[in-house]
Amino acid sequence: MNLKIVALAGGVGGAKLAHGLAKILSPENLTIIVNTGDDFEHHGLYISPDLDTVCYTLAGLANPVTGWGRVNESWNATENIAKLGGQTWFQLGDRDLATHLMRTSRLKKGDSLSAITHDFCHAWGIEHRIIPMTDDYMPTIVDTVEMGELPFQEYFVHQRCKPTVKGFRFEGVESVRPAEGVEKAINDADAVVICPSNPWVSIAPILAATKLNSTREAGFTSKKNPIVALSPIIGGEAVKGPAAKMYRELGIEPSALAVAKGYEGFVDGFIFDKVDAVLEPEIQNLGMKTMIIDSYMKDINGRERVAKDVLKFIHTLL
Ligand code: FO1
Repeated sequence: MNLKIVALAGGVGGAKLAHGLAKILSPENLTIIVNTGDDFEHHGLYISPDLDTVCYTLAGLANPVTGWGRVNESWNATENIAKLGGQTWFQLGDRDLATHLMRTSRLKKGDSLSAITHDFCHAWGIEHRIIPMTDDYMPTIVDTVEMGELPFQEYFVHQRCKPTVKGFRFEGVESVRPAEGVEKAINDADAVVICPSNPWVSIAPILAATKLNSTREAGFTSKKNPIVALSPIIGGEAVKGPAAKMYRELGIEPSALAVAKGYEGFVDGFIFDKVDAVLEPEIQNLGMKTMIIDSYMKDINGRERVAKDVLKFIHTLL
């Protein structure tokens, strides 16, 4: 059976699994809904880092070292911005700049982020559907002990995730609506896959913006379309990024179990790494079916391997 899947993805970790799924599933069977809580304005340009990371990854254009930005990038603009006394803590490569320039000018003309993303995907040869979680602006704000509230990129890149996290807020969450096509994709899907992205600042904004969490509780999405999540925490640490540090600072021991607890009552199946196999009984006690795999996606083969495991697991839940 050809499964119809919706994947919820943040940046680098989410992009890797989305890429693996895209290698296996046909374009009509995969929709990727992407976090835009990291979006911000820099040098007057609208930057959507996770959307670009997912698109560049699927198009084969991503920088393989950083995971974000473009491969074979040059930095003439950044060097000249520095020469003119401008801020360069957030680096925009020359090729990447074209994306931000075009997106910003189209947004100013009144085009929606989802329509622009659709056109960019077409230009980059991406056939699978990639949709921002919302066309509205819902920036993630990180509340910190040392510096108070910080916009996400100020915390993440400028302060290098050093401030101690107290909490998170999604500005304007009360009034945002899911982007065009999001609800239909979720309702038409055989299953929703929560990629191994940061639960606090990648997945939580998507659930909040799409109202997937509450519609599920209200019974609008059929129980027949299971929700499956993958742990971004392996052996108590995040593969990349500050997720484990965030858990610690919020008073929670980072583990696959902690991730599963955050999804309790919402997720039907949970996939986690073999190094955490000992946690299986406790995760099952949360009412989730489990699958233990080698979840580390070192290269494209790893991405495809994990994607195949995810689909195999979903078949057992249908
Ligand atoms: N991350 C960095 O650590 N430093 C940067 O200068 C930087 C620039 C950048 C430019 C475009 C883009 O799409 C992403 C960029 N990122 C950079 C990554 C980004 O800040 C984060 O990885 C995500 O927001 C978290 O998923």
